[in-house]
Amino acid sequence: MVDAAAVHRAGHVAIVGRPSVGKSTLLNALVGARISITSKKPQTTRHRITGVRSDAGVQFVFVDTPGWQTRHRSRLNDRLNRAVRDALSGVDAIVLVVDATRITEQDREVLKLLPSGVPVIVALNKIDAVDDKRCLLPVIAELAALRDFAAIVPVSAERGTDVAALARAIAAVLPEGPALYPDDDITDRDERFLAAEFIREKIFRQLGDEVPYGTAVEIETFEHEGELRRIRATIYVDKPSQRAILIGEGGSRMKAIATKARLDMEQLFGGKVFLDVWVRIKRGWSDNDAMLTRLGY
Ligand SMILES: Nc1nc2c(ncn2[C@@H]2O[C@H](COP(=O)(O)OP(=O)(O)OP(=O)(O)O)[C@@H](O)[C@H]2O)c(=O)[nH]1
Ligand SMILES: [Mg+2]
Repeated sequence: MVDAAAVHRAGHVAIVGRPSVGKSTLLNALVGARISITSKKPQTTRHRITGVRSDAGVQFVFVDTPGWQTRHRSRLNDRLNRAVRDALSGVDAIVLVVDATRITEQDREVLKLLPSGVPVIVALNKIDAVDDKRCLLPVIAELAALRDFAAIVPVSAERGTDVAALARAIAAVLPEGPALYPDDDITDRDERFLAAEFIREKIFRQLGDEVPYGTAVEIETFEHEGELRRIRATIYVDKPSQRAILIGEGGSRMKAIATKARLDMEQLFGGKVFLDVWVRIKRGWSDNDAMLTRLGY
């Protein structure tokens, strides 16, 4: 007889969906740490980011992805969409994140990308924003008609509501196998990458609609001096007007961005950080293939 308690499951799970549905917030909730940046603006995530969750008897290797988008064409956006497609190949399960308040044409576009033969679990997110939970029923019925899902689980990634139930639903479809990472690992990304992302997050959160999409962050140097991390970063912008907005009056906005980013780094890295940030104009970087590759897109 098989001893059910001895079975260990493990697998790769892609988290996909249209922009701003809460994929990265959900990754962080599942992993229990802030490793993927989030903001109200669509297309905050630009990279594939792995987050590892190890429970008794099961290890999940989640892959957060950029929001699938079809609106604005640039080489950067082409690369973001390619990152989504790449993340879908060879996974053991897929979590499709949708916003419980509305299913859109863009959600259906994402559904078309999903390979057949891989179990898909819907995370019906942002249920905290739905006052009358009966409103979820027609949404669930609408979704269920679109594909044969392994499960549809209403959650609130932001509040953590039913994230454990979602994890159980995912575990049920994962293959048996040993852990893929040491069980105290939470991501495959290094501190250098995370430092650049924290800076980008503050730009997305603090600035209006135009500037964030014109910016990219590169870490020039990352040095350890005992417990201190000394980091020098460059923010690239597309044009002089964006540079002026980013720096702000007397450097005030830049200072606020750098301070907030530094505090996040100190919390995640567990030590003091000295952060020096420069802003440089690099016209057309989002259509410059050599530059995009250098930036890791
Ligand atoms: N009310 C509510 N807001 C949420 C929830 N989950 C995420 N959000 C908010 O939705 C916005 C987008 O969240 P993200 O996690 O950045 O969304 P994303 O899908 O990763 O977005 P992209 O990376 O840009 O595609 C943020 O303002 C989040 O705080 C939730 O459960 N409830
Ligand atoms: Mg994201």
